[in-house]
Amino acid sequence: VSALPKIFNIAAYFLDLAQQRGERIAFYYQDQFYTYAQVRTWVQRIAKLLAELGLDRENRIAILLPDTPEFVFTFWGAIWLGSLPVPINTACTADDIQYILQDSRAKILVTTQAWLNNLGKIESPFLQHVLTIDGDRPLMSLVVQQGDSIACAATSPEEPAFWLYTSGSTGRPKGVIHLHQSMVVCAELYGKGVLGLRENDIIYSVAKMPFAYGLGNTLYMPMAVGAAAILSDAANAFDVIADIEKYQPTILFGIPGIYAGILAVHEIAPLNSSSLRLCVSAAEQLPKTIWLKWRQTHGMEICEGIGTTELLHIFLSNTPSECRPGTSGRPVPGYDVQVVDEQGIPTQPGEIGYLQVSGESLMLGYWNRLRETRNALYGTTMQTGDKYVCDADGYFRFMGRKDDFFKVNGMWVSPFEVEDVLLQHESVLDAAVVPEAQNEQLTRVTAYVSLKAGYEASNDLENSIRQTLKAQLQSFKVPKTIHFLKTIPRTPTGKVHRQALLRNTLV
Ligand code: 3SK
Repeated sequence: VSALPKIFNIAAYFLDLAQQRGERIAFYYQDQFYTYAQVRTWVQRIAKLLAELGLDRENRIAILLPDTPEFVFTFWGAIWLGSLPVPINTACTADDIQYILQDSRAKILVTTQAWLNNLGKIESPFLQHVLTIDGDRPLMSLVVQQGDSIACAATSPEEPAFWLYTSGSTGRPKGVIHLHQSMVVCAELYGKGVLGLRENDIIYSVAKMPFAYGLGNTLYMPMAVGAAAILSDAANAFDVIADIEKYQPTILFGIPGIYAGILAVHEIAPLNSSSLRLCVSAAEQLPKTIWLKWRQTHGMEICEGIGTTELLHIFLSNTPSECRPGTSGRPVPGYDVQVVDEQGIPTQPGEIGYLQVSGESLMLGYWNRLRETRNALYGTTMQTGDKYVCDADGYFRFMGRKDDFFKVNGMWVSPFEVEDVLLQHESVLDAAVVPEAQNEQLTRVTAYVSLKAGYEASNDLENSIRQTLKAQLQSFKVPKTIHFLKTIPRTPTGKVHRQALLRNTLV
C-alpha cells in the first residue's frame, strides 16, 4: 500500500472517491437506493448536525443500529469530524450494551426507538444526546434542513478513527482501536488484491457492519472500488435466499452457518445463485463437507479466509479458483503470518502451533486494557489465540482456539475436529463439542447437535451419528454423550458460545 499523506482523513478519502462516482449506486436498502453523490451529501449533513450537538474531535459516538443508511452516514460523518464512531452489535445483550456505552464514554448514541425501549434507563454519565432513526424525530428529518457543509478534521493516518468492540466467549467486550489508515490497507490488500472486487459488483454480506467482517464487506471495500452494497437485516437462510433473489448480488460474503442453512433448506427453498460470481466465508472455520456440497449444488467454490477484529479484516485467504477446502488459505500478500511453538519459533510444515500475524492494519490496542493489549501484541505482531498447521504448500489449516482444546486421558482433543465429523452426518445442521467433567473429575467429550428439518432425536439417530464418529475418530475423541438442542448457542458474531454450553455441563 503506497504511503498516505501526513494529513489524512479516511472519511474524506472515501467521500472524494464518491465524488468521482456521482450517480452510481452505492447502497441498496429495502426498496430504495442511494447514489454515491447522495451518500456524500448526507454524510456532510450529519457531520454538521453532530458538530452542532457538541461532538468534538476524539469524542466517541455509539451507533446501535441494524445495517441502514443512517448507520453509513453517521459512521462517516463522525470520522469526518475527527470523532470516533463505536458501532455496537445489535446481537449483544442489553447488559453488554450498557457496559459498552459506559466503557467507551460515548457522548452521543444513535439507535432505534425499539432499542431505546429495550435498554430502559441508560446508566452512562457520559451520554449527552440520544438520536433515533425512527419515532417522532427521526435523525434524517433533523438534518434535512442542514445547509453548508462543515470542514473535515485534519487527522493523520496514524490516529484513531473508530473502535469496534470484540466479544470473546468470556469476560466483557473489549474496545479495539483502529486508525485512519487501517481500512485502506484492508481494501487494497484483500478486497482488491485477493478478491479482485470491481466497480460493477453488487455485494451482499451476511455479517453486519458492527462486526469487523461486515464493516469491510458492506462499507469500505465496496466504496473503495465504487461497487454497490446491500444493507439488510437478514439473519437466517430463508431471508438471505430472498435477498439474493431480490438484489441479484455478484458477491456473497457468508458465514459457515448460513452456507449450511441454505443447503439444508435446498429442497423447500432452493437458492437461485446465478447472479453470484464469488462466494466468501469467514468468521469461523468452514467444514469441508459444506464446501463440497456447495460446489456440488451451486457449481461454485467458497473462498474461505480468516481475520480478526484486531487486524480489521482477512489476513489468511484462499484465492478464487485455487481454493483448498478445509483450509484458511495462504497469507494475504502484505501480511506476515506464521505458526510458532511455545517459544515463538516457527514450526516445521505439518506441526501444530500458535498463529501469529503482523500487518499494517493492526489495531493500536484495546481501550483501557493494558494487560490484554500487552498479551496480544508483541511489537507489530499479534498472537491470535488460534492453533494452526501450515502444510508444505503454505496452506494454513485451523485446529481450534487455543483455549478450546482440552485433554482426555492425557491426549488433546480439538472440538473443531469432532464438530467437523458430526456435520458430515446427514441429519446434523449444527454442532458444538465441549469437555464435561465426570463425577470422579475425569474429563470426557460431550457433543451438542441441532438437527435439520425432518429429523427427530431418537436412540436410532444417536447410534447412527455415533457410527459416523467412530468410523473417523480415535476412540477417546468420540463423544460419550450427545445432547440434542433446537439451536446451538452462538456469540454475537456467530461463533459457537462454548462458555454457555460449559455452564450446562461442567458444574
Ligand atoms: O472472524 C473472522 O474471520 C473475521 C474476518 C474478517 C474480519 C474480522 C473477523 C473477526
